[in-house]
Amino acid sequence: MTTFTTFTEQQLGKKLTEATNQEIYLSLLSFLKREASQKAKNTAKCKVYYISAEFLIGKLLSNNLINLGIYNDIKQELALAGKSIAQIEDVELEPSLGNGGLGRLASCFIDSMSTLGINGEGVGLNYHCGLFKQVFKDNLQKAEPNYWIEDNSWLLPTDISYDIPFKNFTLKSRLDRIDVLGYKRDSKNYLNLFDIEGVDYGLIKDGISFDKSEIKKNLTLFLYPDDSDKNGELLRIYQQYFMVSNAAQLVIDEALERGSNLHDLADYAYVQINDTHPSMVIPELIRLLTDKHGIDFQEAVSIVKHMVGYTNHTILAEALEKWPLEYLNEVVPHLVTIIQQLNDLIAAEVSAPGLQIIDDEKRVHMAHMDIHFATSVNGVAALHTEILKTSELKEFYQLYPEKFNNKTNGITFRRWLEFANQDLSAYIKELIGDDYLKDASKLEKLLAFAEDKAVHARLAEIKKNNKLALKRYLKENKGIDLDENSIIDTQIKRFHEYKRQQMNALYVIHKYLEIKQGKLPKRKITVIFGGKAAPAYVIAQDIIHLILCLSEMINNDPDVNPYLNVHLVENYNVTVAEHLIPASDISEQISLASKEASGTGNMKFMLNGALTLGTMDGANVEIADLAGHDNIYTFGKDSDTIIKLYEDATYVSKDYYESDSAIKAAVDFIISPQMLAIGNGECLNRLYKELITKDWFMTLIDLADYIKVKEKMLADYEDQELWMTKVVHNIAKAGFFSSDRTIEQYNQDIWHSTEK
Ligand code: 26Q
Repeated sequence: MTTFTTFTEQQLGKKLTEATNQEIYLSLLSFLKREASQKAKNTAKCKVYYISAEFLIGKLLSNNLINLGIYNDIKQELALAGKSIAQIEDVELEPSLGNGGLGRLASCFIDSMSTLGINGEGVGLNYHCGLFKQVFKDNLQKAEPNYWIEDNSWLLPTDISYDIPFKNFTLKSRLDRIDVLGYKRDSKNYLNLFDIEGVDYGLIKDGISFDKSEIKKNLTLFLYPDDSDKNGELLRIYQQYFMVSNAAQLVIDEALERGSNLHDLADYAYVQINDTHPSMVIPELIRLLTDKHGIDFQEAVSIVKHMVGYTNHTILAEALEKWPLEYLNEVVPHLVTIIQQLNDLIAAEVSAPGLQIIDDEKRVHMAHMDIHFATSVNGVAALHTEILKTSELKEFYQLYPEKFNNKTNGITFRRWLEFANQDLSAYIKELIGDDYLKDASKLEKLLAFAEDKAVHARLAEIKKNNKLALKRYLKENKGIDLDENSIIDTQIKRFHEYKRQQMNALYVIHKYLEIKQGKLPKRKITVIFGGKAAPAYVIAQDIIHLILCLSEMINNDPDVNPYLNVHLVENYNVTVAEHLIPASDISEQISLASKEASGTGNMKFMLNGALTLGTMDGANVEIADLAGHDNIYTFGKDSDTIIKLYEDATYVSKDYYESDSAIKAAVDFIISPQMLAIGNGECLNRLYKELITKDWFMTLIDLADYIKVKEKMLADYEDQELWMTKVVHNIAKAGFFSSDRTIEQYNQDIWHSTEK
């Protein structure tokens, strides 16, 4: 391998020392693309297609350097030229091809598939503006387009193109790919991102609004446009069909190339459907096998039934897609014919209304179609899968018990430890070697050091250095002054009522009121939030407003700011997470029990030596089981209790508000004169009213316990021996949450790709 320095100096015609960060970034990009192009594509017979509307890949420069095994070499070469690799990393723009957990999971999965040598690829869409960029103005969230595609990027154009038929026109697609390099592997896979030729940025008006009816020019303009009106919903259907028709054509073409006669397609391909967004791939594969390839309908159904799996990521009713047949008819009438045939097949076998694909109101239940025609249905954490089986999808579980299985989510340790927390990973290597990078369960060797004071001291030092690094990052990029000597208490995730950022905000108010009354904390606490709210989700916007107002008030109050700070980091994304997680002490995972399918941020914090403050929800349950219930801080009602409360409809938030003076004081403060002087009365009043008259996600039911357990946690922090022992237990037991383990299970139980 030519050294990078020689490569760059040849390319630029000048010394590395004289090159700008931008020039060095571009040179590294082409250097790495060349390295990647020399890797052979994995060509195993059976190929897995992970179809997903989202891939939240994050920046790729460092990830690729790590996976190629040359991160440290390049870092040193740059250092010799007086350049810092962190500054080069800054130049790269972060793609925004996802909303949150589901998209980030898909990205960890493609990394793990390559790392494990599975022939497995991602298929999705290349949204030009992706998810919106969040900016704060007057303590409110504003959405702006995020132009992330540059002339030089990781995208590799191909000449692959398909005709995608819609009712009134046919669109030609184009395919761009991104190389997915496994960790120190010879072979690679691709992330396939389909696009249209005619994207027109000129359609974008004020903020992120645009003409939603101009499909030929807007299909890949934005990720999940606002679907609060009919045109938004139709555009979503256009996007989904465009994605899956391309995917299905790719699946069939590539299987033919590898020698399939299509009757045996299931030996050549497996399609994993990431939530219901790609569900139309089922009828589309059937349509192509019959109409284009002359296979009869019954056989086509049987082929497809052997080659798809469905993953459920949510139990929130509003996220379960049900498309009106009429909308589908407006966009893809040729697919409706197939969906109706599938519906008839099912109706002939089962009569229960809850099991039908098309309901009485002529809506197509995408998840129902998936479950009937998939070999496997999985949830994403043990508790979530149990809830699917016993409650949400109970009727389906009774019909097909053998299809249901759990695959607890995971994260790639290469990005979330090796890259994001370089000091910690170096120290772990010093203690136990580096085999944990290929086999994460090896982290358990750290248990031998659980009570070792020297280890505790070094871990504390690493945490402090990460806080200092975060301080610099927040100062330079977000205009935030972080106090590195405070306890860092972090809640980063999409804003949603079920995730209960509002409960954390009420804690902040409670603490503020205590400080004002002279009850001072032993040590300063910095509460950090990060996350975006869907532009159409009014209450989530109000919660953001509340937090921004609190932040302004508290951080500027000299009575309070020596003890408490609050920050909401603007435009939270993967890069921000990479800085925040290694510096955090407390990981807020406080969803209403039964509502968070899994969570994956919880795993990242655990791995990086933060302790969880959480409800017994999603993967928190498994974190508690593995790390030990003494090593995490749990509170709140359990999922059985909550599910029962919903069934009986007996939760009354006002009862909690009225019966606890601390809760009442915190809630009332939202519309106090101080807050109204800073904030928007309409937003604050709406939120206040929501909390005491509705509170659908039961903030107040757990607030008292949350405050109590958080206080206990802060007190425990003062006993650093105790705290650090817990930290070591958490890191040592985090191995289970490697996405390599998750993917191995998908492959063994669902895909069987390496056996065919
Ligand atoms: C549905 C219909 C209409 C418009 C949008 C949607 C929609 C969009 C995105 C529905 C769901 C999503 C994303 C869901 C998601 O990210 N779920 C998260 O998945 C993670 C990975 O499994 C879990 O860890 C999280 O618990 C879960 O919330």
